[in-house]
Amino acid sequence: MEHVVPPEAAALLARARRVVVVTGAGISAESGVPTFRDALTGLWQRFDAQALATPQAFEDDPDLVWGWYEWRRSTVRRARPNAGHTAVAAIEARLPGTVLVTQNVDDLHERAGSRDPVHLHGSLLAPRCSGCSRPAPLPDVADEPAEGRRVPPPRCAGCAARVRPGVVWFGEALPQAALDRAVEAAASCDLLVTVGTSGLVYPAAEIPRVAARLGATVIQVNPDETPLDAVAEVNLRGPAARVLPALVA
Ligand code: BJW
Ligand code: ZN
Repeated sequence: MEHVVPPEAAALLARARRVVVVTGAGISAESGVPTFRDALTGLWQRFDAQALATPQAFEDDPDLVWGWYEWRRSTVRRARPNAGHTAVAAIEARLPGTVLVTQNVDDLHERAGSRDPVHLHGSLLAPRCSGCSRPAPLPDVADEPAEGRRVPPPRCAGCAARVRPGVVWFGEALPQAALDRAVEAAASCDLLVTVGTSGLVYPAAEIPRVAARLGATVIQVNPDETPLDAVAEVNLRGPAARVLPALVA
């Protein structure tokens, strides 16, 4: 069934000149990639973030952390972009200059045709050396790791330190160029569409707030309430793969 989007919301998008789309894990949920904080299916319901997604965790137990990220990568590899990702790419095609900012570490936006998403939290597909930061090749996926299996990380070809996942862990700074691009785009847009994020993780959660503060309209797409409800002029309560195609149509 089509999701009903108020014509006013579609009109806001149709009229906008400079659009920013900010996405979170919710946009990939319907592709089968688990979110972090959903009540039943979120990763942080089953796994301890402190033991997996911090620099300390990698220092304490690199095989556990690397194995967990290899399992996550294998999940993403099997997933396909959904109608939500495709609708975002359609916005970009219709309005060149649209900036897509994602917190997601998957590549589903790229596979749906988005040209240059700003990855605030890095990528599962871009490991790098934990010592010298040199990009490292992705290991073969012939032997796909099962959930919970320990896998020793490869070693850097340059300095022999351990290769680490190319994601941003708690307590780590976001890549400065990505954060700058996102903040500048938010500060100069007239419409920001936030999709499938709980709005709990900073500084990413600041981005819709920056846009709103500087006069942009914010549309939120999320089946649940979030702290961004207060920031958004329009709250479209529904799943991204239903709501976004209706918003763009
Ligand atoms: C659907 C749907 C459907 C479901 N359709 N929607 C200020 C206050 C308090 C704390 C801090 C603060 N500033 C910084 C902090 C600390 C911390 C933080 O924010 N903690 C909070 C949790 C309290 N931030 C950091 O540590 C950041 N770094 C930092 O601040 O550095 C400072 C520094 C500066 C200089 C030098 C050194 C340090 C880094 C944050 C990194 C976040 N990393 C993670 C893991 C990435 C790697 C990995 O994938 O494992 O990023 S955590 C996780 O959360 C992941 C996500 O990108 C991020 C956001 O989650 P997201 O996308 O919003 O997902 P969910 O699951 O939370 O929400 C899903 C939503 O979708 C829900 O709302 C659903 O309803 C919805 N949904 N189905 C549409 N079908
Ligand atoms: Zn190295």
